[in-house]
Amino acid sequence: MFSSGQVEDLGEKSRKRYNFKNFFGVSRNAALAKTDIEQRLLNMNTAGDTRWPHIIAHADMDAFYASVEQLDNPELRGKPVLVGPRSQRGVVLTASYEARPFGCGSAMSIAEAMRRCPHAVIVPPRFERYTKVSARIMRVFDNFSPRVEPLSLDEAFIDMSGAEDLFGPPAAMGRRIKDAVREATGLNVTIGLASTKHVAKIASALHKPDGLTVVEHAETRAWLAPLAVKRIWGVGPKMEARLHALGLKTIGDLARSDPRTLALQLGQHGTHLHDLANGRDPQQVESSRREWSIGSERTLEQDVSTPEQIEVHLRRAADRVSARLRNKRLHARGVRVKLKTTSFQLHSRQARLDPATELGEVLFRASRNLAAQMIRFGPFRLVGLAAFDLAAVEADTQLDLFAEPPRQNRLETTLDKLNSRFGRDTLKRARDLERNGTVMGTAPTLDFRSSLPPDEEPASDRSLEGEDPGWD
Ligand code: DCP
Ligand code: MG
Repeated sequence: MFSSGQVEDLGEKSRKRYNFKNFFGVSRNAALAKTDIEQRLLNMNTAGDTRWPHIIAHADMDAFYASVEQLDNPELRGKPVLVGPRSQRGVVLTASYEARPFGCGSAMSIAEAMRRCPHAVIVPPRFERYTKVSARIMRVFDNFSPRVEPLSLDEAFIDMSGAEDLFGPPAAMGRRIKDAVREATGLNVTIGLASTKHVAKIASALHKPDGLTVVEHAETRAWLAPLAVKRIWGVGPKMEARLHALGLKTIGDLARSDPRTLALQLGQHGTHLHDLANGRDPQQVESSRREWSIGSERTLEQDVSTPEQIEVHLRRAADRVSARLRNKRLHARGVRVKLKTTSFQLHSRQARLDPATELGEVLFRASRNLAAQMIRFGPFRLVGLAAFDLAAVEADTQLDLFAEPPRQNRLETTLDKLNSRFGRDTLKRARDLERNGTVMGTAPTLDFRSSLPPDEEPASDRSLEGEDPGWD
């Protein structure tokens, strides 16, 4: 079994590349929890020479909406299921694999799908359920790599470069990810692994459902060559027709064609297609959109010690953080409060937020409870609040967002607009003003964002002062 000791023993190279040691220290990952002897044997075969320049996994859930419906309702298992409205004019969002041999698929009218498969069961979509399952899947992927790029609810790139020492060669990584997704959700995911994003994406599409396709780095061009040009990401029916007109039917035809002629015929797109056909794709897995935390903290001119005094600053910080979350279309699953005493002791507490939120009011209420747990350590000279475990609103529980009081949502969005139009902090809550009508005197606010996991946050105070033993 992988113990934490073995995790510590990661090769220096891997540690440097993605700091997997710290990364896994944070996530207490399910990914490492699994035992299998096969895995150890595979690990022994990771000779340095065979390593790829990058290892990219593309994961795509099988018949996602339909599989969730079959999971939740055992009566649907093994049956052809069409997810869509119960209306002849409606459109099929997806068809279960039992319905696909009949020619049913996404974007087809319900009428046509029922004509092809009259015994299919139509199930209306439950988007809030799919977004919840999606969030769980993305968290599984997060356990495998700090670099995950979600493409849609059921699809993501996972950059596994540098993780060979942890998970073994690419095939073993793929199996691990599949097992972990099944364990966490009961659903099947298909995985493609290659040394570029583009090839990983093609690979996952080739063998569905429940597939695992590995394209060896050295064999990339040969593997691509016999495939139809429409397999290339971005080649739709129109481009396919243009390529066919040039006599280019397979990716190999495209790879061998003269790039100058292609550029003349198709412009820049031609050069790009030629690169892709030859296995060249410089695109990196873009996880930068996923920040770990957004926070705001302030060193105060006057120390604070009562809950009311602290809450003024928490309220302000919550509003600022909330506006920035909204601006980035992110929401948070955690909130953390940091208080520094006059003797420079740092205390912090954190709490989970369920559902995830970007609302200042919710952040504030949670932070107030956290601060109450530390009030006995006061007086304090610094108050900080951070939202962490961030996710794109689209990729997460969108309906949870609407479950929040809509009035609160509207109010906060209006505040954002006014503040961005007329300058930050144009509008203040009445309770943030002191009796003389001015905002409590403070040193400048330090707003921060961090793309590092919580353990690695560059909290300048930490190196100088003791940590609250209750932290993390
Ligand atoms: N979807 C949709 N409308 C479409 C295509 C898809 O609403 N035109 C939804 C339903 C799918 C989900 O998005 O379940 C994921 O899309 P995929 O293209 O990945 O399709 P599936 O996961 O359903 O099937 P596959 O096994 O081919 O990936
Ligand atoms: Mg899918």
